[in-house]
Amino acid sequence: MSSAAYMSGIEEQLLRDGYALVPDVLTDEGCAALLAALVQEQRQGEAGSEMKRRDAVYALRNLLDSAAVRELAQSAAIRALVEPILGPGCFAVRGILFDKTPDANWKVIWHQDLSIAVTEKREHPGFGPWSEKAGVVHVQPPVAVLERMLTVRLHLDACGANNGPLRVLAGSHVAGRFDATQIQQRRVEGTEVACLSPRGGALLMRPLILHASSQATEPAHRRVIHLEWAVEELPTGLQWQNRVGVE
Ligand SMILES: O=C(O)CCC(=O)C(=O)O
Repeated sequence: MSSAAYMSGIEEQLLRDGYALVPDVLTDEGCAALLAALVQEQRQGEAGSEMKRRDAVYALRNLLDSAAVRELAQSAAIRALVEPILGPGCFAVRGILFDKTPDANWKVIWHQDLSIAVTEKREHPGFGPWSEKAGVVHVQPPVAVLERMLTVRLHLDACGANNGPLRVLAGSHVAGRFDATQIQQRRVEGTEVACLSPRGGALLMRPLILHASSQATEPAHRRVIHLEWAVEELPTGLQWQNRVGVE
């Protein structure tokens, strides 16, 4: 199958289900090299902000501070996933590394990704509430902004059913923002899918899809580079915190 035909299948699935799995985005060597670069940058304090539980790092926020991750976001392999969906002008706007380990074996309840990272707080109709995460201003934009975004979650470790995979409710991305009651209702009615991935595979998802993850039953590293993408500027006065596109 040509890569255009393959990507049109992915696009169709994203439209219908709000997510799609792509098994072979990076090679084993590519994952190992990226991890080595991240470890090195982390030692030098250049891989974003460490989030810890007790002493265990479970996430790196502000991951686009990492030169290795910016290079990844500009690579042909990643842009080949995002460009057909968002268009050639797309850019990465936020990065987070999520990990689960025996010492930091966490879970998250069903939710949608509603916040974006911006350079500074500037009131604008439809934008709010505001918050701060790891020193960066975040805001909930109107649903229309989130509907035009895409998240790529690149798996640096294989993620099986016992490794606390992300679970999604297929098709839940098309009805805007849900309150807690609507989330419960969706869970009763919806189809839950565990997003398993080989090392080097990626999950593409719309930020508005309902998702959750459980603690790993066999905890081992589950490192995922989570990159959010947009293609449009924010309204006057507001700016994306990051804007990693092609130069
Ligand atoms: O990686 C996970 O299991 C959950 C991540 C998450 O909560 C999110 O992407 O909003």
